[in-house]
Amino acid sequence: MSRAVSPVVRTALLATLLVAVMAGVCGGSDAGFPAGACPECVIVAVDLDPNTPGFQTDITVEAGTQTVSGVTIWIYDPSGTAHLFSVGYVGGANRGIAFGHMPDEAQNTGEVVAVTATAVEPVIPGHTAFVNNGIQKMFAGAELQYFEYNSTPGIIPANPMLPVVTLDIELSEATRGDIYRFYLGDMTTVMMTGWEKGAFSSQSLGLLDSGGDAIPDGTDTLHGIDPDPSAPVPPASYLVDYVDGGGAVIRVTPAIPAVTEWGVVVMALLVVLAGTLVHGRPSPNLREYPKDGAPQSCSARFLRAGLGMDCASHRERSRHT
Ligand SMILES: [Ca+2]
Ligand SMILES: [Ca+2]
Repeated sequence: MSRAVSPVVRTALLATLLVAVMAGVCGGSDAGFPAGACPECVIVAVDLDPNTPGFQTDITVEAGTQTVSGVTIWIYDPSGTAHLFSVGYVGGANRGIAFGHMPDEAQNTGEVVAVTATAVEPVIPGHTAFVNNGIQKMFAGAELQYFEYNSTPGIIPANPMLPVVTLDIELSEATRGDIYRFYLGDMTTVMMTGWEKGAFSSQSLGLLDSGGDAIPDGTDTLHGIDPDPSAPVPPASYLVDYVDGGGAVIRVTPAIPAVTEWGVVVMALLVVLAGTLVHGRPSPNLREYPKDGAPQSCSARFLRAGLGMDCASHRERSRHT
């Protein structure tokens, strides 16, 4: 699962960082990265588009797209004060921060077949970080979970230089009109339901004292909607907001409604029909009348009726009467 981050992706990530920092300099968030709906929360956020500055949770791809590359997951604290020893339940029963897909076969023709992820940069420099596909899954489709740990804590940065994870989403038969939904959640909280725990250990290694989603936003999971309630502060050290916009969405070039397609066909038929009614049947003798001197009044009258040959006959009959 581990692989190097490409120069293109790294450049895009740095561009995103630069724009975020400039937003702070120019009067946006003092911390640079957006605080979202919870200014006092540590933020876990996903960006589906590495080529557009800022965070995007709703993108469109062309039909037939096989890979959506460079999706990133970021962890930051706008206040720059939150302590962190470790992320996730690290051990034989690893459960961490989850990012994954909820399939919708009724809606979609194609499908998400895999998420290939790389741990890029731990929240705290020097920590050990890794990803897996989830020993216990939070989502029905492709999924990753993120972990990091070390006995030495650090401060979660307000403006991280790099994401914690970059990933590619592999699609099969992406078809016009498909919509693939992804969500972020705290699988540590789900594993420890009833214990008011979360993926963030702020007071000692592996304590799992903080986390869960402080701002429920309709996260659809295998375990129901928003199954990861926030650990209360105190005893938690801080709140965490998992931000995916109520579901990060990849849309395959929007479908033209069937009624519109039929509308085009009907309009074309009406145009042809209207043209026939106005102009009538074209006359094969249209260019012959000026040559043989047919009376203009005859030509015009019969041509309008589409009866060029009969006009000539009419002229012949007129000569012999
Ligand atoms: Ca972006
Ligand atoms: Ca949330």
